[in-house]
Amino acid sequence: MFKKLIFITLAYLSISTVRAAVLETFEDEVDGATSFTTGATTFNTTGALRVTSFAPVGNNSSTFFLDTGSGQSVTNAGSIDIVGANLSFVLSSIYLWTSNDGGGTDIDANVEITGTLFGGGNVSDTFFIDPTGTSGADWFFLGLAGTVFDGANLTSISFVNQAPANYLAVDDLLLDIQVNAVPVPAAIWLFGTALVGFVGMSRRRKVA
Ligand SMILES: [Ca+2]
Ligand SMILES: [Ca+2]
Ligand SMILES: [Ca+2]
Repeated sequence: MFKKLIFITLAYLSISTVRAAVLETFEDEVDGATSFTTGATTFNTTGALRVTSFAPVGNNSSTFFLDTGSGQSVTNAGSIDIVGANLSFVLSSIYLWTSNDGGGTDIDANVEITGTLFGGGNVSDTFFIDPTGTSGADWFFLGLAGTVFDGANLTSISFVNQAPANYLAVDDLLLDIQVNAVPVPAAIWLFGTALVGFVGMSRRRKVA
């Protein structure tokens, strides 16, 4: 009985971290939605960011992307938040497009990006975004290797437009979904409680 219990506890701890690299293109999403799914994982958007359907100006001339709204003037673009208490994500790269006339034409601008870390704290940096035109082939690729976001285990990522940008569009997130382990103290507590229960049961059996 004890051997079985120990095996179950160890197996539970060892399978609790899973990673899967995925590319979120938004092509399977709903125009105007403030949430989207990546495989079985749901993300919510906050602030002005929401799913937009506007072919063919998404990255790689795609139809769907996130943006802050055509014709609007937005400083705080908003955030992308993973849904699930034990879930987080590592972002490898992202495509961005910036404008200073509410999305009419492209403009080079700084965007401040802040990530909230799983377990607390955050990482933040400002990146110069340089779209090359208004077609779907002109998005700016932002690789995050070597930046403060490299390997950062995030629950949320937020974007703030720096003047003169007042519009932001987001497409093609390359990310690893992370299923985090149950905190070890909690697992030990559960194991200890179960152990006490089994000891009690076996004692009662011996008495009977
Ligand atoms: Ca897309
Ligand atoms: Ca999706
Ligand atoms: Ca440019």
